[in-house]
Amino acid sequence: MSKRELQTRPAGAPSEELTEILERDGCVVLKDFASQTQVASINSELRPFIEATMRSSSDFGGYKTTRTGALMARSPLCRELAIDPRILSLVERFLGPYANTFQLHLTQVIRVLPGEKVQMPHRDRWAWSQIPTPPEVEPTVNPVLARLMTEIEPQLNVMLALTDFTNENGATRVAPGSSRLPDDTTPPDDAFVAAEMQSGSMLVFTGSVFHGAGANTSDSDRIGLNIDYTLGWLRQEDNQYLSCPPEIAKDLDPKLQTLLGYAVGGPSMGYFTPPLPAGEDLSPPQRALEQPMKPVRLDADGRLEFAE
Ligand SMILES: O=C(O)CCC(=O)C(=O)O
Repeated sequence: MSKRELQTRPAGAPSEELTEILERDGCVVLKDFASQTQVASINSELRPFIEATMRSSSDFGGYKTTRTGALMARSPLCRELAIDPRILSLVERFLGPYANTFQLHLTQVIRVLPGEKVQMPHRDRWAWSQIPTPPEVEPTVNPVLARLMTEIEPQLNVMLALTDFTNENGATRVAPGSSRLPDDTTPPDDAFVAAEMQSGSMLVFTGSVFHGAGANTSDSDRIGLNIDYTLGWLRQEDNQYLSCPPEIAKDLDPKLQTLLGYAVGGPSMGYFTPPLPAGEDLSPPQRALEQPMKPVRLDADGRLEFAE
């Protein structure tokens, strides 16, 4: 494949134009998406959680990288970002051909520490169909799923730079134009571009484009705020019902509640039956947010105790 440039546009560029770039390149940088004041506030709100996060410990996740999740439960400023109209209009336009509803897939601060090695190039859509290497990993690639994933765009991601992103400190490396390569063809090294950008700018990239975190050869951290969106009918990578349970979600903006999955996601997707009191009919998920659910207990035989 021939090398393409990574395009940069103003943060307020029309979603039609950005969608065209995403369909062609799979990635685009939005300049100055957040102000320096906003970046400083987000950094100080998240710092205690980031500092307390253990390092990843896998070849894929790195050994000098921290990934701090549950941002919708933990951070009011990240909640605002997740429902920013500039992002949501892009999500709806880009993912719109493949679903009627959309949801959060993952929310995570990724901090690449000095000394971290370059991450394996990958597509995020492999989260559903399995990463094909190393070959001994189980479960193996499901060919039907892998093919289905090439026929849709299941995911759109944003990465807000909370520090400057440079080639030296591990800026995300993306291969513009790699979205339609076969899964078993990794783009050559020179097809990748470091998404260098100042803090406050944002890399937008799809679930199909090859990318990965860069190596950090500098002596300071690279910090990015990653929020991913997916189709309403697919399973979320980060289980939002556990990362942001009803007792927290009940106080959030209704738009965010919907994105977390606390809404019916299709004609009959996502309803629930409250276990107690008995007699409740199939309920929309919002019902779990309106009034606290009764605590449930199991008897000695493991059956739900029928409360009066
Ligand atoms: O942190 C980055 O720049 C990208 C990380 C990434 O692609 C991943 O962990 O899946």
